[in-house]
Amino acid sequence: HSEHCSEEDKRASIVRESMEVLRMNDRGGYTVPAEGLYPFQWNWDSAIVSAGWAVFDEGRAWEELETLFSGQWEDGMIASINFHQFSNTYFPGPEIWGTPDNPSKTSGITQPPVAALAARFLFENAPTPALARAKIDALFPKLLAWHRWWYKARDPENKGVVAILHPWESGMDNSPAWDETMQFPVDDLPPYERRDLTHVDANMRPTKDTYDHYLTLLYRFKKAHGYDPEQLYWISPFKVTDLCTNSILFRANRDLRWLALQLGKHEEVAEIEKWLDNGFEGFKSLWDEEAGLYKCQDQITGKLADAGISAAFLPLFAGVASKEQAAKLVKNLERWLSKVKYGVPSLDPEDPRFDQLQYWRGPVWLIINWMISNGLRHYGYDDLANRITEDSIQLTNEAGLREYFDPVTGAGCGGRQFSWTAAMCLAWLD
Ligand code: 9YW
Repeated sequence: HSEHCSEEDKRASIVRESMEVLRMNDRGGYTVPAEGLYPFQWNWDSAIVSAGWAVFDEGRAWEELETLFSGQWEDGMIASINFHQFSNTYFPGPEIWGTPDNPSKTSGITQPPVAALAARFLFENAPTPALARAKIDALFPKLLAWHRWWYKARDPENKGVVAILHPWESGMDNSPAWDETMQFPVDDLPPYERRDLTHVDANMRPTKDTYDHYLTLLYRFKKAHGYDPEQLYWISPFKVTDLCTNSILFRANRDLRWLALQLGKHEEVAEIEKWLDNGFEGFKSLWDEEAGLYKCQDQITGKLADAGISAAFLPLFAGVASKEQAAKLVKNLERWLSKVKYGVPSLDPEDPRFDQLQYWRGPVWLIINWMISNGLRHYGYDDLANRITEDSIQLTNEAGLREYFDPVTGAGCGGRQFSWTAAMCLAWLD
């Protein structure tokens, strides 16, 4: 009897705790991902977090997106980080990025375009439709400008899929999918001191060699080209078709199209449909038939990455996989899940590089779980989707609202009281 009750109680207490975490990480109009470790506004974190706010504070949810877009560059880009307020607990901060004048201080690169998904979520779940309509009227042109930026700056060759130029842009910073591409020689770098290692264990974070590569890219983008996107595409030694970014962009285009229809913007609908058609074609080059998985692609060598990563399942979330491809993906996913206690690991557990604690090289991330389970439901794999949801509930129940989780033991890893984990518990698990 007590167990039966406690299931409900547990859910209620996660929801309560999640609201507390968002309030605690609220810095007035924007939410930091985690106190100390990430003291600014991160792009895709914020978009996800706005869906969490929407569950209990409609106005604050819209404000999160508005603050995010207040940093939009003139060319349409939304940077990966908005530096609204000084903090010395994170490296590299605004003094290192040194981006050209824009509405506010930001980094010089971007992150996966979740914002249109969040905008639709807020709009559809709005307690006050008139408010939502006014908010979307104002937000829509900005969302459209960002999506246009993706195609202009990151697909100038018309592949239908966009390039990322830095691992930080993928949001999956040290994924094994970049191991080969990250072999380029590093430049002479000014001495630097990482701050992440003062907050969390080194064995849960990228290595020094990886950071040297991150900074080599940053300084090349800054010094030689002042972050001019038209040049960056051609000079970056890191140019990858990332599955996470492209799946989210495809799905975001579907949601942007939906919003355009609500607003009666027919020309824009046609423009977005062209992106969807081209994207559908572009995704075909990312399918590895032998592995039965989607793979990231190095645009410089044309090679598909050897690693099977959790983003391989995100084309289900996008809705670009065929039924046959979905069946093969599901077979792989079932194999992965049979090797770990909690899904979905960020790397195939049978890959020799699999490391259950190392950031994007093994651990479970709730936001990816949400996208994968959403995609699975769409393709009719409800049981598998339920398994992922159940695993996610258990992880947060037992380990708290951590940044990510060990798929073997269920232990919480990285930052604590983490905003997007809390937002997922509010918007998805509740
Ligand atoms: C960094 C904030 C960000 C996420 C990324 C994640 C990590 C580290 O934290 O990036 O130094 O930017 O990899 O996806 O947005 O939560």
